[in-house]
Amino acid sequence: IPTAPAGFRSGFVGIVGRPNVGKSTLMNYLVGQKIAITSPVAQTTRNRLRGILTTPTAQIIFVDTPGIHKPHHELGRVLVQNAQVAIASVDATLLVVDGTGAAGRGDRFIVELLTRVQTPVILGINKIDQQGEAAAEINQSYQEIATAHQWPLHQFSALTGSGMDSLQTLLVDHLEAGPYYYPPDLVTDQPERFIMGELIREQILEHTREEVPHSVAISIDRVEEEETITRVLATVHVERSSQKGILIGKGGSMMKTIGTAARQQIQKLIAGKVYLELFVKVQPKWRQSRTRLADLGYRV
Ligand code: GDP
Ligand code: K
Ligand code: MG
Repeated sequence: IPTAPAGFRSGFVGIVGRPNVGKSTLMNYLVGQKIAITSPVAQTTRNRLRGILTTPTAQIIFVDTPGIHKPHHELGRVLVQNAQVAIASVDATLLVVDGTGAAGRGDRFIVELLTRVQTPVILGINKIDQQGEAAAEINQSYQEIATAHQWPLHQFSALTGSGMDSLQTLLVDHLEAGPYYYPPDLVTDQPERFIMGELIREQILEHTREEVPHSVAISIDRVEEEETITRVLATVHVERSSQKGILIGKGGSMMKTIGTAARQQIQKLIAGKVYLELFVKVQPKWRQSRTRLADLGYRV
């Protein structure tokens, strides 16, 4: 890692907010690469992921977190705990809210968590590309929260990129002088294998409905780099045999759709040809078991 030039700023910025407000989309945009999967399904993000943005004058390490909400099962509790740990260990926090609706109970629950935080908090209104007639009223509800806590307020769209340059500047302004924590060309702390598993899970979220998405976990069992192709063997763990049936589909059609789309995403990630083989395995109640969660790579 090189020595940082004079005046260099760096630090960790936690991205927190309700599920689906666009935290992962925001981090991907800022680091310039898809390292966190995104989808309209709540609880898409399960692990604390770091995304690294390095400019000539600063390095921001974003900590993407699962959305904060009231937990219903062991996986939910682990997710909220991870978010709380993330908040406690960063240099600044970006609270992201969904600008297509006014501040609600979910946002206020997180605001409460953040009032006890000693480090700077920035309130970010996302999805301004989709604000309609009610924009002024919606923004006012967030302005009141920002004013009450003396938090700077910023509006942007993680989808179109509008307002993102000034958001980056604002975040850097809230960091102190510091070193390179990571090599300048690194965009995430996650191993490639983990992102491969996530890209598979993203396609399952995309192509299946209701109870299946929340019941899957992926393990990457083998990655073999051959001369012209990389072979990836992965297992999709589900909780019930009915879910296995849905995932496989008529004559294997669903597995084929998911596998083809995931393979294309993994090819982008590694910039090379990929052969992907997917297995589906029933593992009853994996979400209830801390041991199994740990086996599947979740921090418990
Ligand atoms: P997270 O759960 O907070 O990480 O949210 P995601 O990043 O997974 O995004 C949830 C959904 O909101 C996805 O369908 C995104 O495409 C969408 N989304 C994220 N940012 C924006 C935005 O700025 N504008 C619009 N219109 N949609 C967005
Ligand atoms: K999501
Ligand atoms: Mg997310």
